[in-house]
Amino acid sequence: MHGLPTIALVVIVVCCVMTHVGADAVSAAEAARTPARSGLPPQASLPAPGPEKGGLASLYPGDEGIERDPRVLFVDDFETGTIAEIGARWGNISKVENFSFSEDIHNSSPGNRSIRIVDNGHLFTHTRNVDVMYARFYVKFHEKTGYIHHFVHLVADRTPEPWPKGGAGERPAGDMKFSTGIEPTGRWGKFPPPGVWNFYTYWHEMKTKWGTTFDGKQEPIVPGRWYCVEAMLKANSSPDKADGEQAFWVDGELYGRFTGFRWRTTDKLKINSFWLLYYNTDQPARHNKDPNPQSRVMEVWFDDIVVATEYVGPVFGKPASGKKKAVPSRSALLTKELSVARPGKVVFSQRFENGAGNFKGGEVVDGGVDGSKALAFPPDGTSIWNAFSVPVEESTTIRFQLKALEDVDDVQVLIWSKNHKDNCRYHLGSLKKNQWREVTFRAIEARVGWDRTGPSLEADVLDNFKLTYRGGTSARVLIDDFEILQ
Ligand SMILES: [Ca+2]
Repeated sequence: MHGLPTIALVVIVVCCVMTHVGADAVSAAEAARTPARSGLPPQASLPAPGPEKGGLASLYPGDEGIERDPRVLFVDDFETGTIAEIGARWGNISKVENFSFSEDIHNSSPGNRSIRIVDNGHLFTHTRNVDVMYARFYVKFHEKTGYIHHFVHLVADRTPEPWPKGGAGERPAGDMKFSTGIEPTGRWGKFPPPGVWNFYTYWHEMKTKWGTTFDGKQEPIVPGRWYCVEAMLKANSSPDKADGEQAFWVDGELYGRFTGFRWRTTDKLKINSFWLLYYNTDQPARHNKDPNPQSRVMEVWFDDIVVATEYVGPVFGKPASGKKKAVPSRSALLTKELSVARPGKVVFSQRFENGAGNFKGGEVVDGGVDGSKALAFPPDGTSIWNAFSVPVEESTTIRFQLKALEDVDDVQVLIWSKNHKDNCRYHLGSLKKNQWREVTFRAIEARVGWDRTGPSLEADVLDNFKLTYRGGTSARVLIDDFEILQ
């Protein structure tokens, strides 16, 4: 992944007196609001955020009731439920054992507790599809924090799944994905841990396959101090226009605004995922030449998350009812607000119980799934031609089980594209000896070209399939339970 964060000594800014936060947020809110107006629900009946006070948060003192504003996509103040229940409503949690509740809260907090993550962990959730997303969160790093590898992300994913997908070191296709991370970076040791805020961004026109960074105000983050951070990602208005943007604010002050992006090549790709990520490895300590990584304490606190289609701003004022609990949101994948085309039926299947059928290459052997039979095939592959003809839709899915009898790598699917007169490829990477792996992917994820940067199988027809890998001439991989779903 990339280089990382650092830190800083900073003048201690006196913690946000409300009037101050409001004043600071004005310019930020105005800067943000101009590009943010399009694509929102009708505004006539909605109260407008008071420009003298800040963003949406200014309409809901102490965030009370903010979750009911139709411009708000997702809220969690961590006041309700157990860690497991929080993970369930977000839809995905990793390293649940590293999460705990904390009585450490920021000065403007309307609640009683925050959530703490030690070492590594994430919460990942989905909102309905939008063209602009603002994500406000409160965050504090441990006083002895080290540099951080990766942090909070906003993601546009054409085919969202409940879990975050990989993609480090891969240029995403312009019709499939773009993402931006609001992350601390040490900028190769220039700042003490955790560093300064920057964007770490992946899209189809990024300069290197490892993403592109965007510097904002170079104000070192003070460990042990709460911050209100807000990141905005706005899609380009049409595929041929480079008018996408991203921006971020710290304690209501605009720290960086970046314009002129052609994030996507189709309007079908929408922003829909929020990843509260705390990812640590020993890499950033090396990249930043941390002289004393053993002394670091990797702990982070989060609170008062509001994701919306307009600028939110810091918590404003106090709730009328005193301490409060929000009604926390649930993932849009769980509530069906995010409609993702799902395959409904199996249109072709081959389980190899009665021979290889139309598959060419390899031979049927024992040792398949659950004691069944499977097809064992060599590195130059197995293929099936003209045994099915399935119009490719968003839901069209290919699924099968693989088990290598020795370690192999560079496992690849090739599907011939009639439209492009070329093979579309889907990479599966390596397989560990004797471990079954279920492979599931959508046909539109296969793309023309060795590096898969060409067009996809969108609006094509699926009528053949080939699977190859790299291994010795005696190597064999088993395939079983091959299915095409529509
Ligand atoms: Ca809280």
